[in-house]
Amino acid sequence: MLFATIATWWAASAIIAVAAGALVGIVLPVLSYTGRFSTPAITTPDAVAEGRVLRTFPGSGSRYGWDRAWPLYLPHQGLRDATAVRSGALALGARAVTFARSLWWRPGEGGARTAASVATLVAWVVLVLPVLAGALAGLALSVGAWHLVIALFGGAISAAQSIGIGVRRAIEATLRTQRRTTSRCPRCYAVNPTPSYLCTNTGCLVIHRDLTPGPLGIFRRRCACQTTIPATVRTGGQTLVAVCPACSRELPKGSGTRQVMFLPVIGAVASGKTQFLSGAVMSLSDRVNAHGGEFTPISPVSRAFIKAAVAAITTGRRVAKTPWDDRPEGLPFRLSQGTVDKEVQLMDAAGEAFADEDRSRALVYFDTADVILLMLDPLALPKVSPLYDASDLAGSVSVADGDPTRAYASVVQRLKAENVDLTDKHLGVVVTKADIVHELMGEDVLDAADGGAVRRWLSSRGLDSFVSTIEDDFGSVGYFAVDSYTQRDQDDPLHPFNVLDWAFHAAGFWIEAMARPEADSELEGVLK
Ligand SMILES: Nc1nc2c(ncn2[C@@H]2O[C@H](COP(=O)(O)OP(=O)(O)OP(=O)(O)O)[C@@H](O)[C@H]2O)c(=O)[nH]1
Ligand SMILES: [Mg+2]
Ligand SMILES: [Zn+2]
Ligand SMILES: [Zn+2]
Repeated sequence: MLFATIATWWAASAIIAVAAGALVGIVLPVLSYTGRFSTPAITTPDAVAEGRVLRTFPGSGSRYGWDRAWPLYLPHQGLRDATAVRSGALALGARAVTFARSLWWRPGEGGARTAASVATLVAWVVLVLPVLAGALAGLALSVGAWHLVIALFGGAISAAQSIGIGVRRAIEATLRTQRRTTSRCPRCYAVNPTPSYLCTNTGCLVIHRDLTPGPLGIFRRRCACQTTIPATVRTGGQTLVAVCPACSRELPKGSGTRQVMFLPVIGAVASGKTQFLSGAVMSLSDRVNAHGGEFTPISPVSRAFIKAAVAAITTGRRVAKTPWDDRPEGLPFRLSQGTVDKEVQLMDAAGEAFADEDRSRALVYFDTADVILLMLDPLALPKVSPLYDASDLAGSVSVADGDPTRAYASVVQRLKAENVDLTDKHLGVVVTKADIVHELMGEDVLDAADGGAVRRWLSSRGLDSFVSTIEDDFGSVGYFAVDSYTQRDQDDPLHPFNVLDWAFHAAGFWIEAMARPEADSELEGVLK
């Protein structure tokens, strides 16, 4: 009878205790998650940035560590939450055991005291032990089950996210190689695969260095300030403010989402660099517009340049002398038509910068240029200048000061000293002011339509060894003669655009929107 009563009590109390333990096991994660008991460690943006949350993996951003943003919940925060629930359960279990043990009354050693201890132990085993065992078992069971469910779901979601990250990263990488996108800083000349980006919250100082899909977000990422921004350069590059990773200054909008054609120019003072670039840019703009595209300056300096170019070219005024600046700023233009979206960045330094190697040392942008143009004023050649000085045209135009070979050497000697490989670079030699040469010597003297003839002309005017030097130095050399002052026909061999045509082809940048528009023949077709 006694045993039956005890067994019934054991069974009943244990079942109730298991249920109670299980209930605690269910409430526990809620208490932990809401920070009321056994609060988990939080994967904060600061912890991420300090490298305490995510492993570093090779990528452009690893130079700077992780960006200050909230990581995906899984797996890192999920694991921390589970750990907190486990340690909460252990702490509760330990408390229950301590409390249960305190119920065993042990008055001390000897005689009646020992007898009392034994008696309460028996009572404890009969009354308390089933409740304790049941509660612990219930707690362990429900926490264990919770872990299992979370591990299965969390594991599945986490695996799906990894696949998502892999796919999104692959898309980004493919498009980047296909479109050959880079970001080129017009001010510090740094070239990077992608720019850094500012948060859209203007009060937030976080710079997102590596906007690639990953553990900080697959489609969108949450900045430390809680603002959500796109997680890829492809989706965010057109709207976010891009800054240079090297100097942190603002880059033209959309930097890093387009291929950049970079075209720097070498030439002595008054050799005709600015006049040439003005004419060339205007004709490029006209052609792109004629194809229904757009050619837009995308920085204050390039806007000022095109404004001056329009004013000079349309009125026939001469361009102003370029002020000398140690670190001239690049002139970025955006070229878009249909699905084409590219950037042309020109570099028009003042001639003073090419006086010697020391002065041109700051112009490190030549290191990363595929195509370089050398402007050569024929009127400055010793075999031409006496003719010009003695003619009626004398004084009509300013003549370059200094030897063209010196301007060339000021740049190329440094490149060679620094072991920059010139064999994969192209040099365009542009003889400017060809209109004046023609007036002085006759049209057939300098045949602009034939690069070989221009080369021969230079050779026979005292630049024979110079021509051999540049051909040894560079992978390929093109020769041109231009008149950038007079407004000429699109297909005139003296038109500055011929040089751009060659340069863009050499750099693999050519697009249909730059071809000569055949408006006349199309019109005829329509009328017939
Ligand atoms: N007739 C004629 N004049 C030209 C031509 N190219 C340049 N000039 C004139 O030559 C002068 C110097 O040209 P710029 O383009 O300012 O020379 P630059 O190389 O930019 O000189 P810096 O800015 O001092 O380095 C200007 O008065 C131009 O108008 C040309 O093809 N034909
Ligand atoms: Mg100039
Ligand atoms: Zn920069
Ligand atoms: Zn922010």
